[in-house]
Amino acid sequence: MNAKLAATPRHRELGLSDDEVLAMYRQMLLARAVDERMWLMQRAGKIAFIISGQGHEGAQVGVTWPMRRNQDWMAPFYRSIAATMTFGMTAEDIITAHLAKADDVSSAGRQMPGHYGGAGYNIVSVSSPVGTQVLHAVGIAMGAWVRGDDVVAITYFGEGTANQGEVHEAMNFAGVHKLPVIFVCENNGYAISVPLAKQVGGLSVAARAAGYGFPGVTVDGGDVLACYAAGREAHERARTGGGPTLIEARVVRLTSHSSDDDQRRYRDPAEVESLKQHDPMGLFSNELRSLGVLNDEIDERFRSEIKQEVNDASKRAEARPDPDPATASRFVYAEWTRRWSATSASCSWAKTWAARGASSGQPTACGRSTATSGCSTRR
Ligand SMILES: Cc1ncc(C[n+]2csc(CCOP(=O)(O)OP(=O)(O)O)c2C)c(N)n1
Ligand SMILES: [Mg+2]
Repeated sequence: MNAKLAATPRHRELGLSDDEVLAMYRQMLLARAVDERMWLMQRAGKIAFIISGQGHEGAQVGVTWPMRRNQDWMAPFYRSIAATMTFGMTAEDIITAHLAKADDVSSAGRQMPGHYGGAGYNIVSVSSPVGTQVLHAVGIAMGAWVRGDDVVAITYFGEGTANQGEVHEAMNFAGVHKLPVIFVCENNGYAISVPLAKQVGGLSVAARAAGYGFPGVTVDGGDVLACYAAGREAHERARTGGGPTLIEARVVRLTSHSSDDDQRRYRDPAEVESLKQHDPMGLFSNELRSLGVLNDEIDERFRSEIKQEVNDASKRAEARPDPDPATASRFVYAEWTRRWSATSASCSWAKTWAARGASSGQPTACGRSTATSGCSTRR
């Protein structure tokens, strides 16, 4: 083997500079620090619920890195802290959303924690029913294809979610029409407490892609550069008319499913302990250190900058105002208020609505027609 070629670091072979891989590593550190801070805030009673991305950061940052901010579109899932941050969301955006503050960019405090989004970032809001985001991404890709726009849609989901009917429908449709979409399955081996062997017949999600007529690849989610290479190839394929790709990244879930779960009830403590060896943070750090790209000085600088950034972001987010309860229906029922405005307020529900609207400056009359079959107070 050519000694010079063998010595070329992988990231340079992939066309990434030392600064770029350091930026990827820093992005992972930042996502982890935000995640850890939110656990503390949840334990302190400031955040209602947290669903963590710890262990998924390598796959998310690696695969998302080649995507074009403000051009491509993302339909994330609840663990997508690192992916959405790679796509532009800030530490403050993420924490503000979890605190459900009035000016939270994800939903102005209307959504559950972990439901990221932001039209300004080309990120579609997470929806609670798992798998719906996969349809959203395919719809975006279809729209781009019809308009002739240079847009790639990317969506993320777990291996348990891969078994939902709409995921099959979405992938089949994308395969039939060769749409510019990337499906990223972050396989962490569990759907809450249900292990992979009880969820996925054949144990591979990527293998299903053959049935939809596009490539499926399995990557080690602890190997950031392998994830980057898979994301870049998928992006190139989508962008140049080659259609979809399904990337299955094998990751570890370092935390319980959520702050409402305790994985010690269904996972062997030795198994949980062994996961740390597959933590993408340590693996990427070791790789970059062995190349001399990362050293103690850079690492400490990154960590101290990030600590400051997360402290500042939390302080600013906590100081933001809570939403006014009188505006609870705003953004949620906007279409409804337009459609049924200014007719007779003939039911008690409508009168309550009218009173609320009057106090909040919202459109006032419910005017819900007594002929509307869904009106519970219909006479
Ligand atoms: C349609 C639907 N069914 C069930 C749930 C409850 N639920 C939330 S997360 C989850 C597990 C999903 O597992 P997986 O797709 O592997 O993702 P992971 O949480 O492991 O990252 C379930 C069953 C839901 N939100 N929506
Ligand atoms: Mg899972």
